[in-house]
Amino acid sequence: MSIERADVIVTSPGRNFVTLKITTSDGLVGWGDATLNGRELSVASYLSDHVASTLVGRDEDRIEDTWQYLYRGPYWRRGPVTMAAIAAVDMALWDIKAKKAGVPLYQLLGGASRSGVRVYAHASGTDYEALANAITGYRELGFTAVRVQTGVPGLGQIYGVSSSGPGVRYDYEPAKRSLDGSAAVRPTEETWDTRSYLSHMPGVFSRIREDFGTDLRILHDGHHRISPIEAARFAKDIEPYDLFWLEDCTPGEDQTALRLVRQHSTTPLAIGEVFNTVYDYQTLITERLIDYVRSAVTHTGGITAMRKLLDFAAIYGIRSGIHGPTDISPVGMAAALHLDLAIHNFGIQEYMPHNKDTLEVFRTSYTLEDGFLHPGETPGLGVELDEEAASAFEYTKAYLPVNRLTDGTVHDW
Ligand code: GCO
Ligand code: MG
Repeated sequence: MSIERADVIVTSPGRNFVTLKITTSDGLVGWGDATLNGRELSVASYLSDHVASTLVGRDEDRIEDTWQYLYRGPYWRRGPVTMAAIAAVDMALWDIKAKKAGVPLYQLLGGASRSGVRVYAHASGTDYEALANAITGYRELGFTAVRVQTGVPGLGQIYGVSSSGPGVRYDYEPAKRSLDGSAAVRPTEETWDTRSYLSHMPGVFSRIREDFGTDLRILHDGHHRISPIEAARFAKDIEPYDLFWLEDCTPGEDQTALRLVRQHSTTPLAIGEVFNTVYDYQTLITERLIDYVRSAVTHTGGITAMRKLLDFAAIYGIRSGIHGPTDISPVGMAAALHLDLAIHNFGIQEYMPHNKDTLEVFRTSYTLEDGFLHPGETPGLGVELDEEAASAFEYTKAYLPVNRLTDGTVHDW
């Protein structure tokens, strides 16, 4: 038995997804997620133009060897496009191996270490009332952890804050099409002012603690927007509100910047959703500068690489907080859930539910109960893509926004 075909499927049931389908000579099929938000077609091309033909005839059981072949072989290493492509191949091969064994993937990763995977939901609102409303909605649904993002007085639309009506929102979407739903020509632009943000946010956390008590796990995403010294002060100021984590307080590629934040605060830190290999974390992990690893399985070379990264982090007492926004397809989400269930150093899993059309294209077997996800007992990853349903949704160009300071300077976001 060997790999017979590798096909790339691009579909857009409300947002774009790139999926790899690997078929073996015995007719077994494995699925891998290769979605890179706003740059989807570059990974689709990497896979179909440069990887697919090299997989044909390979032994599908040799997952580690295939990973090394794709990482070391092309000479050009790392980067989000390459690592998302490798991730898709890796996920598809693990899917096939677990299907052959007749077990859900987590069994091959060591079996379950817990009964379910605690997830955090996205609560946001343009003002405190809307945010509190969203938190209440998630609490009523049984969630024990929420990421809170809110508008800042004086600023307009801010990334990560839903502007739609009150209550639980499943509609916050990172990448934007044009207003009429057609292909976007260029990214939308948002305005940012750090002073306003830093003076507003501590009061928001204080009100949440007053209104919702100490049980609720509160997370917050700084989205790379503040400088190391600002982040140090902010992390110190919000200590009394006992955040579960402060995410991406500074741009992550500057690893030593986190030393400054660490020296001044005990607020737990999470970083890594834009990272793609273990090397991006080397200083952060060995100097214990973070508490949670935020990589997506889809962007960090798949299950093989994530397992190694998380085992490395475990040695330093650092836990997982795998990236799980809507731009991770249900295949990538399932891969995260199998890892979450199996590893010892699990922390929390991000969960943004996919829309109805997406769940018609991707048939999932993971389940949500009282704020905990479980990957299910279906052999493999437990997600199957319906190709006919997928073909109804054509790729539509969409972009992540650009952020500018109030004087027009391009800023991190
Ligand atoms: C998160 C993220 C996302 C990303 C998005 C980019 O913590 O979930 O910050 O909202 O910005 O996935 O594609
Ligand atoms: Mg984030």
